[in-house]
Amino acid sequence: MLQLFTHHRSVSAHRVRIALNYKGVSYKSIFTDLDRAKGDRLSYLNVNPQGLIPALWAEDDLVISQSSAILEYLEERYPERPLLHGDIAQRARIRSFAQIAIADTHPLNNLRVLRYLRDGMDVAYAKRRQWFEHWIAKAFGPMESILSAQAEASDNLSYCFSDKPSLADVCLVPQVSMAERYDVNLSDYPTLRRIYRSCMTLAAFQAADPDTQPDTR
Ligand SMILES: N[C@@H](CCC(=O)N[C@@H](CS)C(=O)NCC(=O)O)C(=O)O
Repeated sequence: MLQLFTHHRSVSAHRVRIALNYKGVSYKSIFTDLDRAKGDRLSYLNVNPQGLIPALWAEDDLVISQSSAILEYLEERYPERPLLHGDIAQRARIRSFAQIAIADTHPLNNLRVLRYLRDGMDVAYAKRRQWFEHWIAKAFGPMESILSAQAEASDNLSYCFSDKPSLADVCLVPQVSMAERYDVNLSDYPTLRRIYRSCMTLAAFQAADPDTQPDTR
């Protein structure tokens, strides 16, 4: 069985949990502490030398790190319920949108970045908060424009780019969930919130939510 090294608050692991659930793939969670000082974290470096979560133990001799690589592997290995669907143009739109979250947003507000601002550069809480909210706004503003235009052109789709969830929804939901957890004001992003709520009616998304993970408690 697949084994996922995960932590309930990890945005990147959250993406992978949604994809696994959506595709109906069974997996075992290996709860891994985000705190580098903890013992299990040190042994985790043997699994993923970067020490970042998630990693997927996919086959005997294959551990995959980097959520985008894991998502691509799952899409190729379990194509039955695709997360990349539609024609070539649609798939390109989905990939572009997903990269706003994966490449341009999450890396700037990752735990190690925020910790480095605090411990390596002595940046005070108010300025760290400003940093955090700045990069969320830089992502959510364009995401809202893209999805509201899409919704207008296609009669208020339930999900980002069609009437089925895609990789775009898989990447949007953890980002919105994290922003809500940190009490970011999301009133400027009605389309993102509407799509987030649609996704959260689905069992695959509910079962992947940070609050429903056994390591939350
Ligand atoms: N680009 C990586 C990012 C992985 C990542 O940064 N994971 C976070 C949790 S979401 C982590 O392990 N943080 C621990 C740390 O920053 O020390 C991916 O998409 O998998």
